Amino acid sequence: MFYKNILIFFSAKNVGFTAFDMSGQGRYRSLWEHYYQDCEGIIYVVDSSDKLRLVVAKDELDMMLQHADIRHRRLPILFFANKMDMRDAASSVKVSAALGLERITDKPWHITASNAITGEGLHEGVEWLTNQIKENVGNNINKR
Ligand SMILES: Nc1nc2c(ncn2[C@@H]2O[C@H](COP(=O)(O)OP(=O)(O)OP(=O)(O)O)[C@@H](O)[C@H]2O)c(=O)[nH]1
Ligand SMILES: [Mg+2]
Repeated sequence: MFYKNILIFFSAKNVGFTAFDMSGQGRYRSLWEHYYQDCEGIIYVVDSSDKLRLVVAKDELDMMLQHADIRHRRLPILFFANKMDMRDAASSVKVSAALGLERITDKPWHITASNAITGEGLHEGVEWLTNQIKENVGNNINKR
């Protein structure tokens, strides 16, 4: 099996990130769980222009939230309602409703409309995540 697991380093507000770009393709989703234990935050990118796959994205999110390595942790989750530039893209409010985000009451989460091509929305989202992780590290939340 071929899998391109890209390691990305980025730094915001003196917080260094090591990020793994997991594929959303069906055949690779079983790999996600191997990263849950060691992660401090999740960035969940959905295609706002693909209404059918939003249903799948919700199912996958539900499974992730119920996973033993996620369920009891106060992991911050950043959602990108991506492809906001597409004519038929759903708004971040609609994406939030489709994913049922209001049900997530035990973890901090945030949704931002984004355009991965121009970078719109990325800064706002990453800034939110950075603050959350900083807080958690400061309070020793999610310490292993
Ligand atoms: N119009 C538009 N196209 C986008 C945007 N973000 C990504 N794309 C395009 O969508 C296609 C898929 O992008 P990828 O980055 O490969 O998507 P991915 O989520 O990594 O896909 P997998 O790794 O296969 O799960 C590419 O052609 C991108 O150029 C966006 O915000 N707007
Ligand atoms: Mg990819």
